[in-house]
Amino acid sequence: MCIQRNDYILVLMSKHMKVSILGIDGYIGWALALRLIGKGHQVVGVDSLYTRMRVKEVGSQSVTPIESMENRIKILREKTGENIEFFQGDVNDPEFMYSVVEKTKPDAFVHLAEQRSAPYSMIGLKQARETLMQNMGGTINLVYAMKDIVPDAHLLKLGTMGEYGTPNIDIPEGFFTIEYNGRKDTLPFPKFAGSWYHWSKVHDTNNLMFANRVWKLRITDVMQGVVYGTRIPEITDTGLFTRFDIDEVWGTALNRFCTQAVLGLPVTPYGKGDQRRGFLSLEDAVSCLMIGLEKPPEEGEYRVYNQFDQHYSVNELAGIVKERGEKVLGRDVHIERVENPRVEMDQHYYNPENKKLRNMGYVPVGDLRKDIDSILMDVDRFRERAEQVKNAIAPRTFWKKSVGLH
Ligand code: USQ
Repeated sequence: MCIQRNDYILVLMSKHMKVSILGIDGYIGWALALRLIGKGHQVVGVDSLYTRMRVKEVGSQSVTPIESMENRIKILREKTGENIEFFQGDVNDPEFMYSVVEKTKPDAFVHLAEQRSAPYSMIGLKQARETLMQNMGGTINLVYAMKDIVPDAHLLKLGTMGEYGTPNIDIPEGFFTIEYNGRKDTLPFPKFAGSWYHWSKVHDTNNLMFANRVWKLRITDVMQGVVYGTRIPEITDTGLFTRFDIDEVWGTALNRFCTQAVLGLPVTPYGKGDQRRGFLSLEDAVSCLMIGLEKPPEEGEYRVYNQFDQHYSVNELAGIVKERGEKVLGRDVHIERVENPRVEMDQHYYNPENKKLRNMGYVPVGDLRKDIDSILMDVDRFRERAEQVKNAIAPRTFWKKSVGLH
């Protein structure tokens, strides 16, 4: 049956969607699955369990205890009566991707199944190649499978604010209008990423724009900032926790800072600490993705939005973690600026726009100080698990020392 644009929107608004989450076992994937199920949508999950394996390899683990995928789904079924159809496999395998899309034919895909760590991609040639091939491979498989099997479905793809880098001018949402030699055009904003991981997302973006141009696929490319937090309201049971990484490879800034405070380690802004990034809570990340799904693009539309709540410098965040940590934990928290293992500007202009999601109805609920208190309390609760991987926290992946063939 061929459905027209307006019918398609009506179908999405009136019925519940079938959403395929590629990367359902991850930090955001699992939280999004809980939200979608809670709202009555049907969820299909795909994951190779790659992040679990790679985190283990660097001698780390999620500080929040996470169940096996099988148990997660079982617990969810017991609590809600709803099931998730789960396919374990690699989206970079075209046969696997086609067979899952053929079997499930979803209304929408949320593609989170990518290697998501900048430091991992900078360890050496092996990891750089893995990141580039894996991420671009999965995305190209997906757009082909969509075109051949479900050309009217919506792809919501997770990109990153890091695609833009830190230019000395304002950052628009994907495109800008520019005049050059007396002529004007609206063009993709130039990208200037800071790791092989971030570049892999830029390459994906280019490939998605092209897939949209030739096959008219409906695509949302989300430029997301750094996510923090352990909680969304749907996490009502220890068995439903999403992962929470804190090591130097897989952990992100604010989550690491909170863990350092709990463990009595110095909080570590890298370099001068004046580098700014857009941040958002896990709750806001999930609610933005829900808005993107429930308000899909026009037929044949490729749209981009910048997904973050506020931007902060890492020094500002370290200061707030110190203040909250001392209050919540009742002891001193020290800040120690350490040598920056990355090659990045640690003092720069930063003014990215983030109006589109707000115009679509996003009202941030993240309250930074309250969210930090809640992270501190959760990490303190699972302190023993954090202690077990204490040695994996200090930075040891240096961009300049990325290992070659030998
Ligand atoms: N940083 C510190 N101290 C630390 C850890 C990080 O100062 O202990 C600094 C880094 O130098 C960097 C900033 O904090 O300037 C952000 O680093 P991060 O590790 O929190 O985040 P990043 O590597 O940029 O990547 C993370 C996610 C990635 C996502 C990205 C969004 O791992 O999947 O795409 O955030 S964004 O940063 O907006 O590109």
